[in-house]
Formats: sequence, structure tokens, C-alpha cells
Amino acid sequence: MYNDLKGKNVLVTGGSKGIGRAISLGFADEDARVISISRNIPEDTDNRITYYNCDVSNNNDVKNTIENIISEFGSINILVNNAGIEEYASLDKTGEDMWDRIMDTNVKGIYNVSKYCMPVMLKNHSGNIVNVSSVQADIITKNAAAYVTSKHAVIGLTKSIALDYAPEIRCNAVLPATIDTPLVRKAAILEVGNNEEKISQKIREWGLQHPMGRIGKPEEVANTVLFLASGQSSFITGASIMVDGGLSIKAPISTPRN
Ligand code: BMA
Repeated sequence: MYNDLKGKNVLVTGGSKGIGRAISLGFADEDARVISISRNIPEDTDNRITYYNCDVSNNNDVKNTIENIISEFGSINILVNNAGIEEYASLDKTGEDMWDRIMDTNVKGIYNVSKYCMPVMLKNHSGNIVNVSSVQADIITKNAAAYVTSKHAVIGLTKSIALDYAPEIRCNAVLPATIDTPLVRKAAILEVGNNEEKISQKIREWGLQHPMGRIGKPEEVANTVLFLASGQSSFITGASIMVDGGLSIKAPISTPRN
């Protein structure tokens, strides 16, 4: 438990599933007041979390939703920009619509939400923003041109926010590798079809590529986000923290000593 997250107003984007859901529950366990915004309100809601329907890529929708949240909750202390989508294509197969969809959610979404949270953070002379990027802001997979670009852009925006608003507002990024989420399941289905056994096998295979020997759990990303949002990380800003089970340090070429 952190002792300084209790009672804080925390806004989590994409909080209905996967990593965002784990982050929302993590803050709720710290007795924070958690507000989750997502395009779909989940079926398994938690009564400690307030859910709003909002598409982060839509500027007007975000503006209205954040106005409503601020009039309801008074303030926003911590913002976690987690909402993100992934679609798979190399550059020449990436249609303009796919490019725009990915950039609009993964990058413009952070711009939209952070922008409308900023006035209240500036008024408070304090605030904390954590952006969910990806290990793919460093090492990358094939056929994900728009996604890879978007996750690199998140790092740039993280650093800009950190520099422009220090010391009152801190902003950091987490860079997850393969995590057990609907996004990764969808990727597995694209590779092996909708067959439970094959999906599990593919996910195990991906897990073994990580030095930790497995894929990550959403809670393991959430734990890092909570640390960055807490006072325990008070001298960290503009940083990119890998939550990748060692994936990014591993060279794919083995030596005889292996
Ligand atoms: C994430 C997603 C996952 C992938 C992981 C590691 O951002 O792209 O589908 O497994 O990176 O490459």
C-alpha cells in the first residue's frame, strides 16, 4: 500500500479491460477515487469505480466528459493514459483509415485527455500523468507500422509534458511487452485462428521469448503505474520504464556459451 494515493481522484482511460482494468482496480485497492473512461462500459463493473462512456480520439467527447468529471469530482489528481489499439500491417498495406484510427486513439487520445485535465492540474499546482506506451517504442515487431509509430510518439509526448510542466506535474511512461490482455489474445487469434488450445500454445511460445519465461500479467503493469503515480517515485519524470520481462535486453543471436 502507498499512503498517498488514498482519496486521490484518478482518471484511467481504456479502463474497461486488460491493463486499464487492472490499473483501475489497483488504484481502487489503494482507496483512490477511480474514474474510468472507455468506449464501452464493461459488463463486470466494480462499484468502487465510476465509469464514463467516452472515445478518447474524439476531442469534443473528451472535452464534455472531462467537464462532467470535474463538476462531479471537483478535481483530477492523477491521469493514466492507457487507452490504445493495435492493428497489423506494413506501411504499404496501412490504409489511411487504419493509420488515422491508430494515431487518433494512441497519440491524439493522450493529447486530448491530457489537454483537458491540464487546467485543473495547473490550478492545483500538482498532478501526475502516466502514459502506457509499449516495449515497441524500443524493439519492434514486423507489420505494425502505425502502432510502432504511435508508441514511439507517446514517448515524445511524455517527455514534452514532463519538461513543460516540471516541477509541479510529473509525467512518465510505462513500456509493457506481451501482457495477458484481450489485445494480445486478438493477436494470437489472428495468427492461429479461434482455437483455444492453439491460442494458449501461441501465448506460451511468446512467453518463452521473454527472459522471464512467460508473458506478463496486467497487475504487473498496474503495479508499476501505481509506483509512478505515488510519491515513492518523486524524483522520476520524463522516464520510460520497461515492464517487459527482460524482452528488450535480449539479443536474438546466441553464443557457444549458451
Ligand atoms: C505490445 C503488443 C503485443 C506484443 C508486445 C511485444 O505492444 O504489440 O501484441 O506482444 O508489444 O512485442
